[in-house]
Order: sequence, then structure tokens, then C-alpha cells
Amino acid sequence: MRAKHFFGMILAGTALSAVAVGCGSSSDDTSDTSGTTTSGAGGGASTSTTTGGTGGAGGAGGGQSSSVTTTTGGSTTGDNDNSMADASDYELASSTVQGSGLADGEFSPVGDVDYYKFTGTKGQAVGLIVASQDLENAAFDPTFPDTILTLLSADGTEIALNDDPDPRFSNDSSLFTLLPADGDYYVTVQECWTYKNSHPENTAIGCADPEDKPNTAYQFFGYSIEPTDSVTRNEEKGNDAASATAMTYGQNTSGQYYISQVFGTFSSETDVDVFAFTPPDQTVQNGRPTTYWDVMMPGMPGNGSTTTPGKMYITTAADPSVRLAEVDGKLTPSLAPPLALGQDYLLFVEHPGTAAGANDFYFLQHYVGSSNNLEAEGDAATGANDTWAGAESLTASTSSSATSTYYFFEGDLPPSGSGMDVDYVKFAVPAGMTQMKAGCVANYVGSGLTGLNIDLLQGDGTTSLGTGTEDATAATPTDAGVYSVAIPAGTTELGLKVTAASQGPVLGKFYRCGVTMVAQ
Ligand SMILES: [Ca+2]
Ligand SMILES: [Ca+2]
Ligand SMILES: [Ca+2]
Ligand SMILES: [Ca+2]
Repeated sequence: MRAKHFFGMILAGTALSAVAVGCGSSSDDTSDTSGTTTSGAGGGASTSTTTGGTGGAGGAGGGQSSSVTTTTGGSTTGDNDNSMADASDYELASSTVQGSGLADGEFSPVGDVDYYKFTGTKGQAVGLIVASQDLENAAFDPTFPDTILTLLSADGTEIALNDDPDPRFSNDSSLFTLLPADGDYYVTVQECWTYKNSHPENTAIGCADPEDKPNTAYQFFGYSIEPTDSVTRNEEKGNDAASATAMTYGQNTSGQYYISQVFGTFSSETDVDVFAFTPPDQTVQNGRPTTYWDVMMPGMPGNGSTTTPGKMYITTAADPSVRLAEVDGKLTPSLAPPLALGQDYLLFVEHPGTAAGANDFYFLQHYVGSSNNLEAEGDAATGANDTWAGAESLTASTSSSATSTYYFFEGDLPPSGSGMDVDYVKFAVPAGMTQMKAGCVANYVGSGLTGLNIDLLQGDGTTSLGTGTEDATAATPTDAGVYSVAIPAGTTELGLKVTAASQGPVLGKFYRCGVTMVAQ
């Protein structure tokens, strides 16, 4: 019974991911990380979406939920103990069999670490999941544990770690990995503060307050990831379109599509994995159908892979030589182009070409959803909003409040005459808003636009409050953003001018933007 509840929550929680993620924490809102300010919930988008969901828009992206199904085979014996020597034996479940394999645990007293031990084989794909907030439909509730899960090799070396899921629909942990060798493994499950206090060197870990949380219960589940209707493993049949592995899309009983899991190994530094996919026909709630592909973070802390992907790109099935969207997985971990539903495409995932590591693999979380509000010009037209006089008025996101206002939009910048299209938008500044930021991405998430630039304009349409230019090829990529801008007193309207330097050879012309204002 508990099992059903557990995974029921994962499904519901993930289906809400767009909204939940979008509503994000205020601390996330201060992030200047490229690409994180540009998708509303509409993005449905990536785990790093930060600046507030766009309410209804988001739902579309949602619709997806975890493909994990409850299974038999998992088992646990004894108490959940505090060291490798006392670890509870756990047998990985098979993800393809219905049943249960859940271990109940509790963080008690504060600082408790629970160890589980399982046996696996080299190359085995394993999912390790903790549910605590999700057990009680309490995503981001500070009275519930913010868990961290680590995977240790038999000698106790940490080889992988997850804090929060991707998409980030709660603070519960889920780790998807390929085991590097035959043998025994250990899993630790603990509250975030317990880990942080014992690993001060791991500065990447941020924990939700308070340290001593009133609720302490969790469930742990580990399973062997087998191909299902929403899980696709590259079959290593070759490196070209003719040998592509067909991807699958699964639906729950309500007709919502699951998040698809797409993964594979890099057999050498020249390996290219090719997947054939057809975004399934569905109704997207906002904007245009958009495909999201998020790379799970490699390394440690991460999923333990010894490499990032290299180039990742999408073509039509009809012409694998022309790239519609492309990112360098070494630099940017998310590919998010709008694509037509029901059409046949190919996804190429290349090794970065560096020396092959001991366990080079990748996991992508993939889903199809809606987009931000779309400009009126459409993907090939120009002219409608090319001047301040013709600027399109944006509608504030429904996630806005008395203390924060959000706008999300996107569009295209096709070649126009001897140059490029220019898009102007304008938006109201509600009374009380004093600080703001705006950011746009294109190349960062696979568009063929380079040199994306935004100019934040006052209501006269000419006075600039700041400009920013995207550089997705820098060692530390940046979006086209302006940050920490003081809104001049008395301002009732602002605008953005969006331009790009060039487009091609990648065919994508899209860009995606977000604006955040706060009262401080
Ligand atoms: Ca966590
Ligand atoms: Ca491969
Ligand atoms: Ca345009
Ligand atoms: Ca335009």
C-alpha cells in the first residue's frame, strides 16, 4: 500500500514539475546562471528554471511524470544502520515487474546516516530513489527532510551523489547511474545538513533550513533500469542515422506523457550515439511545442560518469546532414529547441573526444512541452515588432505577486534583408517594483543564433538601462542578461530590444527570455 502511495506521489510530483520548479525558491531567483532566467513554467523546462512559473503555461510542459514503476525484487533486512559494516542488505528491484521493493527509513536522531548494500554488475543501469517530501505531498516543505543520496564503491569511495531531482520537483533525491564494475556497492541516505556538516569540502551542496526538521521518515528504492516505453538505452549498433536506436514515449493512464529517460555509454572517444524520435502529438498549453533534453550532471557530485557529452544535435530523419539545434555538452547541459510534433527526427550524442574515461556514460531527461509566450511574428516573418512603436506588450506571469513580477516570452530572429530580424517587447512596471533582471538564451540551448543581445530600454524606447550578450562557447557560458538593475523611480513601463549577430549553420532561430522584478 505504501508502495503505491510512494510512486503515486512521484508521478503527481513530476507532473507538477513545471509549476513546482517555476515557483522555485527565492534563493534560486538570485542566480545569474545562464539560461536559468528565461523559461517560465511554460518552459516546463529545465531543472534550473528559476524565475517563477507562468502558471498555466507551465502545466503543458508538465504532463510528464516519472516513468518509474513499482516493482518486485527489492528487499531489505534489518535496521537501517550507520556504517558500511552494518549496512542493510538490499536487492535491486527490476523496473519492469510490478510489486514493491521499498525500504522504510527514518533520520533519528538528527545526524543519522543510513547505509544500504547491494550487488551489481559492470555497466548495469541503476536507479536509486529516496522519497520523503514526496511521501506526504510536501514538496519543498521545510519541516520535511531535504535528502542526499550517495553511492559508494566497495572500498567506501563516493562515486556518485544526488541532492535534488531533475526536474527539481522536490528536495528528495534520485540518482541514475551505470555501475563501473562488478561487485558490492553502498548507498547512504541522509539529511542534507548531515552530509554538509561532514563534507565541508563539498561547497556545491546547499541545504534547506532548519537543520533539525520535525519530520524524519523516508523510503528508499533501488532498481535496475530496463528499457520500457519511456526508457531508451542506446544499442550501440553504429554511429550513424542508419543505426539509430528508436526512442519510446510512454503515457500514464490519464494520457500524460512520462519524462523519457535516454541514456547510453561511450564505447570510445569517437563514439556517436544516434536516437530516432518522433515527438508525440499532444496539446501544448502555451506557445509552441518544444523539446527539452537535460543532461544529468556527471562526475562527483553527480551521476558518476567520467565524462560530459560532447556535441549533441538534432536533425530531421530525412536529412541528417543539416542540424536544427546543437549544443556542446561540455559547456551547456540543456538542449531545448521547438520542434514539430509527429515529425521524425534524430538526436546525435557525441563523446567530447577527450581521452576515454573508465566509465563514460550519459543520462538525458527528455520531455515535450509548451514554451514561453510566443511573439506574434512567427518563425520566419519579420516586421511586426521591429521598432519601439511596434513593440509587443507582454502579459505578466500568473505567478507574479505584490512583491515580484515575472514576464516570459520567446521568439525567432530570422535573417531579414541584409541583416537580421529585430524584436521589441514592452512591459508594465507595477507600483513598488524597485529591482530587476532580464535574461535571454539562444545558442545556450541549441539555437543557431549567435551573439544574442538584449538592450533594456526605458519607456522612451531609446534610453538604455543595460545590455547583455550571450556567449555559449566561453569556458563559463553566459546568457544575454542584465542583472541587479535599479528601476528608476516613477517608471511605469520598460522594454527589451532583442537582436542577434548571425544565424547558422545550425538552422534554429529561436531565443527565449525572462524578466524578473522585485520590490525591495
Ligand atoms: Ca535534497
Ligand atoms: Ca554509445
Ligand atoms: Ca521575430
Ligand atoms: Ca521582429
